[in-house]
Amino acid sequence: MNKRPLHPITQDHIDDYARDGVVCLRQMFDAEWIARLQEAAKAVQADPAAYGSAGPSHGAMISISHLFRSPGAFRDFALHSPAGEIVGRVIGADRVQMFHDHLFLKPPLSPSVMQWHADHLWPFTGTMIPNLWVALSPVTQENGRIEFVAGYHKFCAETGSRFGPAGDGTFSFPDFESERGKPDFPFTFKTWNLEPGDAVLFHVDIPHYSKGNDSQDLARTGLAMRMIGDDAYWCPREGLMPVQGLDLLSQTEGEHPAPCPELPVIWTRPETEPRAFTRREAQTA
Ligand SMILES: O=C(O)CCC(=O)C(=O)O
Repeated sequence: MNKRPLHPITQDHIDDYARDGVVCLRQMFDAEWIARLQEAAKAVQADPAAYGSAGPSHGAMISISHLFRSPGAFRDFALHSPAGEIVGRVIGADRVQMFHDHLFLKPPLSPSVMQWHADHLWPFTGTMIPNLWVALSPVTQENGRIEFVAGYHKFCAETGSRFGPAGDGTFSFPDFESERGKPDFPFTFKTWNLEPGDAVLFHVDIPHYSKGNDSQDLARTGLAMRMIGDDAYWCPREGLMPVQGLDLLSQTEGEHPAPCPELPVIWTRPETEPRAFTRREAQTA
């Protein structure tokens, strides 16, 4: 099973992510990793409670998180696959830590719709809070591929917009469904069909949505891996999703989360390479 990406991370990947806040990464993991995760996903589907925590969307869709906390395929993938390196190189981090993973499996004819949202309930601020969603099945328009509002992360950064407890309480998303057809809507809707082993990487501020699975026979399965890079800081507010096992409210606002078993380092840029990231304090000094 590969430890390094099967294909190089290109300048186009880096530029697309910087511009759009979302990029498609094709076939970075070998077939052995994907087969192992597919088997593990089947086991989760058969007995979800045995493997992790049910998310609010669990029901017509299998929605189970924190799989990497237990020994097995998901933990091995988080700690030993190229996932951390892929993410670090695209987002320009020098160190990547795992936050949590989340399996989303829409069985054939699942009516489960994931409404437009961004991942603003993570307990961090900063710009390096990405989500690597790895396809474990073919993903198509019919079986519920994810759609993204590309470029929205720049709007959020420029206006300081975040909904939920990490924001100022005044921000809400527009109705993206009705914006979709408007010629003056300043953002672009993006989506990709995926094969098992393809992935999409998206920024915490990118709104995303997936419809139900209309296929009679093809499940839609993806493993979302939430990570943090160097530019991520504690946001200890009531109502944000805690890091399981840590007391969120006792963390120091604005401090970068120290590596620990709950937030393990999964990739560090080799010493032989120039640093990609300069910490904020250093920039303002
Ligand atoms: O798998 C899906 O359809 C939704 C995934 C999602 O919302 C997420 O990874 O944050």
